[in-house]
Amino acid sequence: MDPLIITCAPVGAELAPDATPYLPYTPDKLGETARLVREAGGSIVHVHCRNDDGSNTHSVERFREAYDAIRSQTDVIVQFSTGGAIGMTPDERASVLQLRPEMATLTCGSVNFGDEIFENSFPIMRGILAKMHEFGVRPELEIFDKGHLANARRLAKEGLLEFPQHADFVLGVPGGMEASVANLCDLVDDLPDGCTWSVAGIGRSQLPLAMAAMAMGGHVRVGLEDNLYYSKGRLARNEELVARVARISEEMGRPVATPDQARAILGLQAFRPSVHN
Ligand code: KMH
Ligand code: ZN
Repeated sequence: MDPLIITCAPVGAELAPDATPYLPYTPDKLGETARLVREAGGSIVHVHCRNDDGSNTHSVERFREAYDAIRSQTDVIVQFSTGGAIGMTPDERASVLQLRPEMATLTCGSVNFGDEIFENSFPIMRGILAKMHEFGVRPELEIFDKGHLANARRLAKEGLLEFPQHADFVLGVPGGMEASVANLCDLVDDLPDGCTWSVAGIGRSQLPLAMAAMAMGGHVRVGLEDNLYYSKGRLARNEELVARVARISEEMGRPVATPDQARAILGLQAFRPSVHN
């Protein structure tokens, strides 16, 4: 098996600002978190940005500050969200791609998200992919439901996406596919040949699904975007969620990937200290 790639999603966009004291809102905090995540064994940081008061923003300037803050502290793969927060416009979501992050998410279909709808019509997906091509950004396919894999194959047939790709299965969102090992196996079976994958279990499913992925040869996403708790009633810090997964993986005899090992596994170029200027 390849070394384990651990992604940390430290902020997210759907949590209330006061849900936990440990959300790293500011660029400085995000940079510090990225360094701690790297020290704990993480190799990708999935970035959403907030204003100083904790409200969501997808401003290019704020993403630039966040990117610079992360880069000043560590060599992790910086992965921008193009999902943003529910209600953001497609243009707003795609605008940050001009900063040329190494990776960015591409959610492969619409999905109910609690009482709301996370909208990703084909025109929205095509628009985001066009910007990814323009700026040379590698997608990570966010798969919340099985039909999203069929949508990705359709985009490939249209010539907008080339397989193999890296997919992240986000399981347990209320409205999306349920978080179970059976569902994870089903999705992995349905992936086109040569794809790599990770799993992001929501809430208390985060750790069990991470352990399944570690055993199956997949990769793992943890972080407060998906799960606030370390254990029942005990709020987590991002870096300790990463450290726990790294520890278990090492115990299983599967070392964790450095960022450059992760780049090699994902077919990204080796570390480039500065990419957006
Ligand atoms: N905020 C969620 C509705 C992504 O980052 O690409 C979507 C999301 C996905 O977080
Ligand atoms: Zn996200």
